[in-house]
Amino acid sequence: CASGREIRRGRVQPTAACTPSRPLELSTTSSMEPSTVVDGLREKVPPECRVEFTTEEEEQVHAQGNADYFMTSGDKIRFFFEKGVFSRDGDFLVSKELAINKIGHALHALDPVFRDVTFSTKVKEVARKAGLQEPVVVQSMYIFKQPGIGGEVTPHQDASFLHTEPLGRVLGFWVALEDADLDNGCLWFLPGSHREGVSRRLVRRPDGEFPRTGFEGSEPPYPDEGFVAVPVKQGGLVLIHGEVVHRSSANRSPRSRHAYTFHLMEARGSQWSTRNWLQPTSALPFPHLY
Ligand code: AKG
Repeated sequence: CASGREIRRGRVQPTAACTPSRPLELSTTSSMEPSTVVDGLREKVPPECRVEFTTEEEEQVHAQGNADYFMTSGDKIRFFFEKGVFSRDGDFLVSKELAINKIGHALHALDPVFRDVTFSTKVKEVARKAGLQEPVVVQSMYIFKQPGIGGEVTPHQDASFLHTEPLGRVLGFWVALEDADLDNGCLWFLPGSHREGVSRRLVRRPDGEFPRTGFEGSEPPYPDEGFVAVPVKQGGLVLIHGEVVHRSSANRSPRSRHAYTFHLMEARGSQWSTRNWLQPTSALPFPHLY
């Protein structure tokens, strides 16, 4: 998929201004001193934008699920930052371009660069070859995996978050916008795990209940040695089955590992779970790929 470079040249500009676009942070152990503020970066981050994205289950429920900012990001472009990049006063401790973890979750609908790529002839051809008859795009994300601080993504199945009845109807497209390798946190997969069902689900809690989401079930311990690394070159496309267990390591290298990813659901004969955190809205019903 040659679209990687086009996106890299695109116009995604992380900003601390909390405009209609606002995203998320990834958990990472940060070595940054909380009192250190990078010169010239005294710009305040609006509190609602300090949502942390984490893959630690407990934190995920409280920090992420609790935040309306995350819960209402499905039809918007929002920014989410790495853990540990803000001082207690809300200043950036690193430059904001390096502090951002990801942008989501409606790039495919709201940003012309990402819309063109997502709805490109190449993507449609791949979806057709994968046998999808009525694919709809449910979400999209730009993942930065920043040099030195890019957080780990712990083993998970996408269907834990994007659940359908029946299962087996979600397909992830993951486009390497830069080389992804063992040093900068490429994807790892557990072969055969897509046949084992879904071990846990993140579900919405009824209105008025907090935290706003909770996990049902739990992720079993997966043997490290079972995972197979999938390094890809810039522009490469990885297709991710909705139930395959996958992960990526923290990026401790000096190189970033940017990726653009979006998820399709085969809408024919499937039901999107109303308990998923992500719901189609009147502003953005899930758009048909073709
Ligand atoms: C996902 O999109 O489900 C991932 O696991 C992406 C992880 C990564 O890009 O490191």
